[in-house]
Amino acid sequence: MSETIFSKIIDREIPADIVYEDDQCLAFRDINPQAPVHFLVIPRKPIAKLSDADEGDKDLLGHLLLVAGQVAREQGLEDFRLNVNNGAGASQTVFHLHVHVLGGRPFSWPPG
Ligand code: U5P
Repeated sequence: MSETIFSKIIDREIPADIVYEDDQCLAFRDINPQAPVHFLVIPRKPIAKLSDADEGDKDLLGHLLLVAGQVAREQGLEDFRLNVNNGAGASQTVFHLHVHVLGGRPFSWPPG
């Protein structure tokens, strides 16, 4: 996989407002927030998109969701939305898997 801007955040080559990190993942605030709270959870492993993950990534994917929920609570959120854009047609722009976590405002359904 070619290097993305998220690899540079992981390697501390560019700054980010990191709210959580461990040996498997990082969470940082989105630079273009779409809600009062908007952060991204990304694996350190450079998986381009969710559909590139395989059986061996099962624990990692579960971990990303658990971290998303834990950090959302730490950020004071009770209700929040998770979003994963998979592929350009689904509005993915950075090809390093990431879970958007948004909260602090109401959300409608279906999404746009
Ligand atoms: N983004 C950051 N920091 C960066 C570059 C991008 O937070 O240095 C965010 C964008 O604002 C966007 C997200 O919300 O990454 C990529 O989302 P997606 O469209 O690929 O799902």
